[in-house]
Amino acid sequence: MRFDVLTLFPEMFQGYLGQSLLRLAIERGLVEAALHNIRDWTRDKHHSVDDRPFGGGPGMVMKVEPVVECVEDVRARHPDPGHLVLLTPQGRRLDQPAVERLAAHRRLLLLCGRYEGFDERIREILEPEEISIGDYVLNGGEVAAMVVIDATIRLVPGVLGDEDSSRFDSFSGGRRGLECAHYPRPREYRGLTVPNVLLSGDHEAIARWREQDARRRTERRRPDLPADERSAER
Ligand code: 6GU
Repeated sequence: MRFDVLTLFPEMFQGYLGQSLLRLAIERGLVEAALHNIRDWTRDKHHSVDDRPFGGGPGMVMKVEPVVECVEDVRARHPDPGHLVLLTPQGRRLDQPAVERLAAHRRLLLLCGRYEGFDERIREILEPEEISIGDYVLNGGEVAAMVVIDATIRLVPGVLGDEDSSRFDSFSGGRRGLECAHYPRPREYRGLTVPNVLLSGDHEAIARWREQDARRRTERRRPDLPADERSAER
């Protein structure tokens, strides 16, 4: 899977891309990530990427020309035109089904904005899929783009050490509920013990306990999830 990140702050991604899981995936050729500085597509002498909106009002917005030309050039560098995602609080909220849809693309172009928003013609010309990561406002789309990359690469075959681990994540593979509790060693810590059933060796009883615990946790912590989606389908 290939990611092209279009941003005014490519340096923000350096630390994240060097992170172990992702770096390994890149080294093994499973994931490719390229950073593009939108400012490199400016043609005026001040290299301006933002401007005041007509009609007045506070704040600046991203200019149309550098953004559109950056997307078009980056697109054309690769045979697969890819799927263009605009990171914006005005987008559809990201959830696991949306992550699964994004992960089905072989190439994603992630367009990160700064300032108060985008020249509306960017949307009209490029028709991106608009994604938000939640109902709060960030200073830019970069952190949201990292969230998209982080969630999608978990679904790229071979990226996780254990082939099974992403299937059992909360919300994945049709599951909408939370995962059950986990207890590794020690058996007792500060008087807190591991539930006996997990030490019993009775695999059916363990599976039943985990299913029940997952359902209980989801009911308590996420009463907003529809009741028929709270059961853990495994
Ligand atoms: Cl994708 N961008 C910005 N600037 N703020 C956000 C967001 C994205 N998602 C939630 N808040």
